[in-house]
Amino acid sequence: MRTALITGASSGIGEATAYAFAEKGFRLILTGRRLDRLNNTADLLRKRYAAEIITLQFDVRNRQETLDAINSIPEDFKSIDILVNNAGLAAGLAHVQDGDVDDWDRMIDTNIKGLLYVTRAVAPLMIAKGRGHIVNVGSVAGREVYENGGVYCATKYAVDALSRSMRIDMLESGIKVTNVCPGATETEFSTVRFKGDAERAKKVYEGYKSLTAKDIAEIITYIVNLPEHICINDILIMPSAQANAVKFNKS
Ligand code: NDP
Ligand code: 8X3
Repeated sequence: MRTALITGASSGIGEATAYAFAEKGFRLILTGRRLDRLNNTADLLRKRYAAEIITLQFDVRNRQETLDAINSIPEDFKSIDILVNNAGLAAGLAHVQDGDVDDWDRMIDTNIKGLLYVTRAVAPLMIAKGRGHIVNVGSVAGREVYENGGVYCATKYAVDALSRSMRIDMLESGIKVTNVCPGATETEFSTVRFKGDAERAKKVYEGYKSLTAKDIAEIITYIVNLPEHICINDILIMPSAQANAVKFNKS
């Protein structure tokens, strides 16, 4: 039985990936800050799939908390085969010259430093057994920049750079690295970006069929179930009605 650790499993793509992995019989470590939500998902998946699951509450921005949480994983869950570095967010939309510096810190600390802290703690566990798969959730925003999205885009370009460099660094340790880059996916993402303004968030997904978290989860599940000698390094997934970061075919 393979073990997967998913960050940001309390909603959206991470939560949907937990469902998809549990259905495939993976042992799961679900992480995030909202422990009640993680525990609800864990209870449901235990009932539905008899899944073996633990939950860990930590903020990926906090280096010590992250390290302590990973160190606290019981021995029978510590043989991690798959790490899904999914926790992340956008905060605000603004020109760089007007940007909210607290928003920048949140995005950089979560999307870049948080991903690194988790990877630094988990990758040695994979390397010790000579195999593993790290799936980083990047974005179309890591492929092209758009107005008002500069810092978020920079964090996702960083995820792209880190995915490429991890692939080199861990090649001889038998670790596969995939950068999964979704386009518009309806989750809590835009509500978080707009600081809880659900009405404004809803408008982002109006007039076309956006991706769902389940769509991305199914693609991640496909990627981690490929034979050992195949690695999808990089994948960009868009709704059919989206051509690039800003061009949509809306009715
Ligand atoms: P959601 O807001 O639904 O989920 C984000 C998850 O990240 C939550 O589970 C949240 O958990 C977790 N998270 C956020 N900050 C922290 C933190 N500091 N410490 C620990 N966990 C944290 O959004 P998505 O599912 O859409 O986002 C998942 C990933 O997908 C992100 O990296 C995002 O950038 C990326 N993405 C999203 C796209 C979209 O259109 N939705 C498109 C391209 C990429 P909690 O709050 O409980 O800590
Ligand atoms: C999320 C997609 O286009 O809002 O990464 O940046 S976008």
